[in-house]
Amino acid sequence: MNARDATATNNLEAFWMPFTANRQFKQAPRLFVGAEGMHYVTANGRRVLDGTAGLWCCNAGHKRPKIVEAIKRQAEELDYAPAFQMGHPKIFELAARLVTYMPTGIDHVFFTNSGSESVETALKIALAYHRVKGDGARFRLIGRERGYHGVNFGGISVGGIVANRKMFGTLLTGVDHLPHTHDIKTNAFTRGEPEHGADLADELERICLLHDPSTVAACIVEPVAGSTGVLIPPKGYLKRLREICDKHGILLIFDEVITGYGRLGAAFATEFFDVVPDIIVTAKGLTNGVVPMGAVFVKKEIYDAFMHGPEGVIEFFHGYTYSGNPMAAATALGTLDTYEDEGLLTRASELASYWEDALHSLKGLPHVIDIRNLGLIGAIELEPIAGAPTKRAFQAFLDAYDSNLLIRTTGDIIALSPPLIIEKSEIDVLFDTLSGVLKNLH
Ligand code: PXG
Repeated sequence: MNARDATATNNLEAFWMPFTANRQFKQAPRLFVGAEGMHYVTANGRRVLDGTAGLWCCNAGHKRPKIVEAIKRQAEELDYAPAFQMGHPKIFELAARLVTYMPTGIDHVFFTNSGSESVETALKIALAYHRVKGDGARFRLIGRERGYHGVNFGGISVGGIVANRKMFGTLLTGVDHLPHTHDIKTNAFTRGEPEHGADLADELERICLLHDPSTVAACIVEPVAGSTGVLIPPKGYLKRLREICDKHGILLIFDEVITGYGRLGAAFATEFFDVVPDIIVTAKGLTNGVVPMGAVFVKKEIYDAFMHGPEGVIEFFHGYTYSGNPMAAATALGTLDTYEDEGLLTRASELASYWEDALHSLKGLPHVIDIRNLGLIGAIELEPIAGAPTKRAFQAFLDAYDSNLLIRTTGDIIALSPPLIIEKSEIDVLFDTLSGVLKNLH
């Protein structure tokens, strides 16, 4: 056996791992057994620099005292309260606090347990909203090629990642897709937002005219596409989407699962890009990834549209056993305390130019065909090995791991999104290590 990390158990077989090459992993497992600040600790006792904030979620880093304390206290005080027809104080406190980060007019929040559930919730709110307003003919949902909106049926239907869709039958009907915005020929090695491509938003107009705008309920996009390999929106693109949605009475949904909670240097992408959608989907950084939780924010008129009919009747038939779970609520409050005390929701804006320079210093290394960045996000696109796509980037992932650096790869793209507590000296270590890996890559 090609053992990478010692394991505490000899039986790795029973666990069917998500989004993982199971057989390959189980031959040479990579196991984390601890984490603190910017580092993970492997089963062999190595300290690995976290270049990805877990999976884009541990924005405040690991083992943060306020979060640990909040969880301990909550477990002693109230472990669980029914989510339907009952409440508990912390979830109301959390909701009231969260909406203060939102643009004016977005002032209600529905809780879920993940990004995927937040996406489903947002799509259902959009469809039901038009219906309660008497406009139930609006049933179409528009997503985008290469979009990632989680793995449930609504999310993969509006999503545009082929491997995540092709196995699963007909998906939702009444869905169409915008083209993606990736254009290496024109925009390669752009720092920040690309100059070219805002006109790709006009495709929404074309799609609307094809189906007739009166049948379109919502358009959902990631402000910055993350999972597909970091696609930064061209300058003016998101504003143009907003204009077209306004023109046709279509709800605009921002999936901020990755961009939310400080990743770009503002609390949310809506503030960063100065474009206000109707619904904002979040998860991940809401609880620093520590306890699962998602949150969907909606405009006042959306919430108000449901608040009709007899007062004793449930207004929206949707929710989860763990919507607003006390443990998750306490974790989120501890997370917000940490973000606020340490100025983390804007810290990426202070580091962005240092980060950008360090990242773009990799230009010219072997196989590197594009580099892109925004806030504390970075991506390095590699030329695929002919006939073996993904292999080169995955080798970089393994080599980086052996060099004590955690990166994330998707296709032949390396994605970077460190915790927002990263220091400049750690940015140097990250890119020195990665540069060494790339220089030796075949
Ligand atoms: N929307 C977006 C934009 C996401 O990035 C989800 C929804 C789904 O969230 P859940 O919590 O259901 O996983 C995501 C998740 C990666 C990576 O490496 C990205 C995600 C998850 C795992 C890995 O790019 N994004």
